[in-house]
Amino acid sequence: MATGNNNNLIIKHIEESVTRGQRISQEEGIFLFEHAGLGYLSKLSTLVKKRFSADRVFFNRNFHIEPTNICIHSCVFCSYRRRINQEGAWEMTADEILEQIAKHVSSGATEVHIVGGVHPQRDLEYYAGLIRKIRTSYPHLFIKAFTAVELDFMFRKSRLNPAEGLRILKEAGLDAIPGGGAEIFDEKLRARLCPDKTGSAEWLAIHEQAHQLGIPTNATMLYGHLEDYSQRIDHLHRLRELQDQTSGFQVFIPLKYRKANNPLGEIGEVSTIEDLRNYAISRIFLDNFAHLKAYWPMIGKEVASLSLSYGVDDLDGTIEDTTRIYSMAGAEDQNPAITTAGLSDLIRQAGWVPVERDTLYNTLTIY
Ligand code: V47
Ligand code: SF4
Repeated sequence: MATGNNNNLIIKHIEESVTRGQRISQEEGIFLFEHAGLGYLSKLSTLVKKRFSADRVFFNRNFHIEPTNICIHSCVFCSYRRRINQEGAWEMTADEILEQIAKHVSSGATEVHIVGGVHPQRDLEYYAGLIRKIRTSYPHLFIKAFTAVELDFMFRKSRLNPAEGLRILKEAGLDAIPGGGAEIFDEKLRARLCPDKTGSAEWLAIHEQAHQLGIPTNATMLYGHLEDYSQRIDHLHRLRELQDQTSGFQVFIPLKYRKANNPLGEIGEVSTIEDLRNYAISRIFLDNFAHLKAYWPMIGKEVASLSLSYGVDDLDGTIEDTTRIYSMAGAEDQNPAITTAGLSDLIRQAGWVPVERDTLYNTLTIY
């Protein structure tokens, strides 16, 4: 009884802090995961969402290119990576990539998102050359490319430090860096999930360096596997601290672990309710991130629509989305695609105003 009363007091105190625009502590974040009800989380996360984006929900016309699924790493949650010459491995040439880009640009895309495996033979020179070719052919296309994990490998292979490597890529035409490869920062858990890849400190250092060079970046968190709530909050806290210093993150994207075709699969997946709670608590905790994105090819259109009542103000994945990371890991939609009209209907039906944005969240069209 005493505990119940005490919990009610804490819940009330958190609500008052968030309503006044005050930051919640790590302990309070963990408390929300353990005790807060869905209705309460919806209300508080919507309050925070509205501070940043009022009644708007954004989307942009982007497409994904995955140059290769050949990867030196062995993350236990990955359904996608192959070794060289293994069945199912692919490598696109620069010409094939340019051909794909031409197709999407002619249907109105404004941003290309390029992410793939860590290919042992591809270095910075190769990727800077690719970016230069894209930039020359498409001066106005926004190029968001390479996770910190891919960057870490290409810089090491070319014996450059992150500042030197990022400067070369920026000069070649790179505009922004996506948020992948963050997984979960807790070092012990990371050692079980992805033992041989870029560590948390290096991931954060590459993003910090990018921010210092004026390159905006995104941040992700892979959740719903072996992590506990304190490890989720630790992850969010490390992002919040870096954002306090640099303001260089544009958006946070929680990524739900999907179980098909990977060594971790027997642990199963978390529920939709857990997804919604995670969106809401991320929105409440990350008081210095302007945007929270749901990547609908991973969670499906229905959950994406629900997520808009839990702090999400940005939906990713328009037009023929070509990503295979999630279709290979068991996402419902094996050929994820939605038209601009379909996406704006989904947003309007959930009670929000659909806004097409560019990569920097400038408004292009209000629907
Ligand atoms: O880092 C891999 C994740 C990420 C699985 O920045 C898995 O705008 C779930 O980062 N189940 C890459 N997730 C994708 C990514 C991303 C996606 C959309 C937008 C943006 C952005 C970034 O995919 C990896 C890893 O965390 N992943 N395997 C899996 N089985
Ligand atoms: Fe490689 Fe990325 Fe898969 Fe890890 S998640 S094995 S780094 S492709």
